[in-house]
Amino acid sequence: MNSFSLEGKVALVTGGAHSIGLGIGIGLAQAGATVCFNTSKPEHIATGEAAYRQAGVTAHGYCADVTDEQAVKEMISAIKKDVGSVDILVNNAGIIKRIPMCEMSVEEFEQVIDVDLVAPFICSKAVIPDMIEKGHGKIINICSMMSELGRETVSAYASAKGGLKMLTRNICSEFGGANIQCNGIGPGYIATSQTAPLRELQPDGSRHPFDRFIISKTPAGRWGDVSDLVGPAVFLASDASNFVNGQILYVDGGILAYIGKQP
Ligand code: GCO
Repeated sequence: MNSFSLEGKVALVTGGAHSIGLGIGIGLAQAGATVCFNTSKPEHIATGEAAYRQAGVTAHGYCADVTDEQAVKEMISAIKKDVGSVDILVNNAGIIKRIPMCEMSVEEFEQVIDVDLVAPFICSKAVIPDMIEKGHGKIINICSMMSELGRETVSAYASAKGGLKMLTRNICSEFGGANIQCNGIGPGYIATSQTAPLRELQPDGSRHPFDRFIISKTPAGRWGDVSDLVGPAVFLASDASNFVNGQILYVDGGILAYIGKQP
């Protein structure tokens, strides 16, 4: 039996209609999973399903605000009725607000915490009972380099992603005995719409200073691509990782290990 196969498994990817969530969802489907994706925007159901079809796979879209526990419970029930209970949950949905801390309102801070930390708690809580009943489960939390490091303007995001690292370890601790593995993926700097502002060309056509900074700090000498995250996600979703629990797998081109190129 191929321990990387996801045949017969149902996967749910929150925020799975675009970007990292879409890339991971396609990868899980290509590995054999029945993939469901969540989006908070009804119009993204159709565009998301079309994107999966364009990649040669099928996925089922469900609309729910992942910060709303009742909406999440209804989504999980609908998935269970349509295709079966969730075996693999990828808590990917997330937002970022880059605002200097003393200019950030409490409401803005709480909004980031709600989406990036409370929602993974809500979604995990919704799928764990069925995982316990089935005797297995995989939860993958999309953490961040900001689970380990801070930087200016991302106080809420770093607080949420740091908390998500510890939620990952706590789910491991509380449910490892039920054969549930909960791990995180910590993307480095990946070229997505979320990081596009950090890579914008300057008016004179030169690269963004932050872009140059990240290149100098990354041994790989490049930004990551969504495709770099797919293999690690399939690994953590599969039986190949059944004795891996509570770990954050950083897919970062080596940036967290590197002091940075000498000026
Ligand atoms: C930022 C970036 C990072 C990356 C990613 C790194 O503003 O520093 O958005 O947060 O998106 O989370 O792991």
